[in-house]
Amino acid sequence: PIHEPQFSASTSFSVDTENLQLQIDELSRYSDTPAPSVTRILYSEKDVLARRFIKNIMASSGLSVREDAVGNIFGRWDGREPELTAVATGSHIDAIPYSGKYDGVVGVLGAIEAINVLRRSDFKPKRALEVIMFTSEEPTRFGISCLGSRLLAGNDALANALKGTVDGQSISFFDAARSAGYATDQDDLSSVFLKKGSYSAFIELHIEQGPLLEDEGIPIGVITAIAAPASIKVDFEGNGGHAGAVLMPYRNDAGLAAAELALAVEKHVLESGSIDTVGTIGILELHPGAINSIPSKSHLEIDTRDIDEKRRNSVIEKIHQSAITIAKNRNVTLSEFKIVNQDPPALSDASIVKAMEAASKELNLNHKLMISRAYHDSLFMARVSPMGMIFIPCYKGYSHKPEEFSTTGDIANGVKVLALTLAKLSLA
Ligand code: HGY
Ligand code: MN
Ligand code: MN
Ligand code: MN
Repeated sequence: PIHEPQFSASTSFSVDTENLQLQIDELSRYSDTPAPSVTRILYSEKDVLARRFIKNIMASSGLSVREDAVGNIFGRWDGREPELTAVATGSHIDAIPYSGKYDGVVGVLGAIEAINVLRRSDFKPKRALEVIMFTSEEPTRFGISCLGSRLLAGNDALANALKGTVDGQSISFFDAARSAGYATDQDDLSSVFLKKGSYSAFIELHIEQGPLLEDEGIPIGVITAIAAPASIKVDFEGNGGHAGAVLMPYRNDAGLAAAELALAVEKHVLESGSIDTVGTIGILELHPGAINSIPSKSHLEIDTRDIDEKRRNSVIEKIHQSAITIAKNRNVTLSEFKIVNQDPPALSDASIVKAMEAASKELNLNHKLMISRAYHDSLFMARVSPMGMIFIPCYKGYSHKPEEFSTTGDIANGVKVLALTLAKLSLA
């Protein structure tokens, strides 16, 4: 074969940090809550405006842009050997209520800037490079995390379930998608499923959302695995009644059942035998929600994760047992116990990890091998392509809150490692 031009122009890499920061700041203003918080919900008016912003930036970077039926957005830089499968990178821009402006965004705007860096250093891709902005990585609107990447990975059950999915305001998934200009056909979303082997590699740049890199003064994290997430929806029902007139022995309080289950989640997680098991009750709603009315209904949502899938599943079993016992003891009905998702962990591809480590070394950047306790679209892309992730430090590990912050220097380091890794994978 002809001698492959080894790509060593990484020393000339120049990241336009000023412009990248301006883009991060502008994108953060497409929000339903006031700065410095960001709230950007799937298919909302702000989400649609933000999507247009991203498509414009992709186009101005010379990428050819396309979207699929649920709004996954693809920006492609064709390679000189079009018959070879492409290398993809990307992340998300949706933001949970009152969160920050870097989660996901660094892996979308940073990926487009990595393309610019490669163009500036005269790189010519052999395999095409494709930037993906995934639809709805966050579970906020429809309770389904990584909706876009789950479908890309091929998921008939999800494609069917979406036909009957509604949000908290009883708006159907398809009506919401259509209002944003997507999902014309109600029947099936299998058009979204990627063909097997669509990509030779998928890599994602993301803030750590934890404190290790900052604590240890290490600029780059190379991910070896992504923890196994699960989420559960629970409803209890009781008689309710007047807060003054119903004496304690005659009550079956759905609110206290929820409170007891929340503490049971904490107990089962702490007793799992490992610090790697986590559990959170991020949603707890009482009905009717009046100070002088005994809750007749309660709704709670449980997020529990672990890097060990079996250990996580046994915690879920114990939580289910506790819900049944609590309902019996309090004489309330457990009207729903629904495991929304119970996903396996994902392992990074060894050759991609090596490419990332080599890239960090070439760029004189220290790196640390680590697992991701947060989930990402990479968790599902790993099902259809070799996967890898690059982390950069974030302030005190803060994320999913307005104080989330990464410096332009750290972001530039991540963009350079991403750019050099993309170059290596494109020439592979
Ligand atoms: O919750 C997560 O792990 C991701 O940040 N959405
Ligand atoms: Mn997030
Ligand atoms: Mn994220
Ligand atoms: Mn009254």
